[in-house]
Amino acid sequence: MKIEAITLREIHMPLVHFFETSFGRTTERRILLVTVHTGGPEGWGECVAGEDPFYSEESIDTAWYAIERYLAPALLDKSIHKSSDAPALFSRVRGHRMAKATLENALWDAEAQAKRMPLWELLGGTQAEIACGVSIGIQNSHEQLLEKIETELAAGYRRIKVKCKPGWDVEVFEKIRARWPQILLSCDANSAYTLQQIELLKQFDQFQLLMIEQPLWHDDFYFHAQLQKQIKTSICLDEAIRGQRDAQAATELGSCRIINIKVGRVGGFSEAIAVHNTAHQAGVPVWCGGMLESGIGRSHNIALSTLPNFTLPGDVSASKRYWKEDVIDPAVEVSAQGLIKVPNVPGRGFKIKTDLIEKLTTRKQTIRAVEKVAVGRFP
Ligand code: OSB
Ligand code: MG
Repeated sequence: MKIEAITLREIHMPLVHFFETSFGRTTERRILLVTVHTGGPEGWGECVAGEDPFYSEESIDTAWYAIERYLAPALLDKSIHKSSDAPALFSRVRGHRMAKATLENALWDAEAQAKRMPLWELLGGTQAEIACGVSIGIQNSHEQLLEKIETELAAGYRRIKVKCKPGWDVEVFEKIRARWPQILLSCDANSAYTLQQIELLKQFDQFQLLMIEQPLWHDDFYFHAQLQKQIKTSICLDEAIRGQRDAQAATELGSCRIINIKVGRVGGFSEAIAVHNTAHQAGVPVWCGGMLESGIGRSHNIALSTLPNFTLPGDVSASKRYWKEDVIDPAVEVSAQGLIKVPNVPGRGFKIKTDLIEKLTTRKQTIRAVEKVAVGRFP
């Protein structure tokens, strides 16, 4: 594949309902999309960086900068045999994993189309349908949360995950368990606790949670291992797992018993597959996390979730939970059994609604190989 040009664009999409975590509330997404023009099929990628550097160091603006200045120039005019060759071209740039993933995933998207193969098959997937859970943010009241859980259970979702933080935890779990003693339930703290709150965290054990996601610092393995020794509930790491070596460190140290894989957080499909394989060898199940993606990122998450060690329901849910109108056709739908059927057609399996994307676009820039020379001359 010859990379002829790369288009960056920012689209704005209001969420159907606000989404609140321990680090803040989001009402509208600013999403960076890239299109890789290969001469053959166009590949699309979505950057999962947030509006602010609160989940990780990256934001949409740092990703735009990294792609425009370094990552797109590293790809332009190159002929790539396999998308998995991309990480080596990016290796001089440290970090900026979400920015790197945006481009690498767009290449996989194009490669699958060029090979007339479903993306999930190209990634090595084996599952024809994937199990879906939902992530429910912190609400204005307990009643509002219980109503949301009721709606999602009625829709068929197989696992409920609630966001938590000090003051929105034990009492909330008590109310949920009083009404639904048996459901598969987990919680996600997004690093809201410290080891000083060990007594509070021990109280979580009475609620038969499937897991507690990232209770402590976003970059920590050591203290999570200390915590895991003292609580029965399985720890799942999200933020802390930035790649294959982290997955190895965390499983060897006993920092977690489950891993959440987000393809953007680890730097792209190649690294996501490596994390998956390492966890598989260690006997640690994985599931696919979400980052309030539009349909493009969502379709990539579906493809990734077909790999064999994705054995727990992921945060990959229907488009309509987030968007009035998604940017892909058809929108992602979840069956009454809480499953997404993986599309058995070449590429990502969902068409891009280019007219809608144009309408939502607030800025756009196409970078070609000639400009790459200019950037080189005037750094
Ligand atoms: O920690 O999983 C997280 C959304 C934004 C940032 C971090 C997280 C989340 C979610 C949403 O939980 C999952 C989804 O997209 O449904
Ligand atoms: Mg999380």
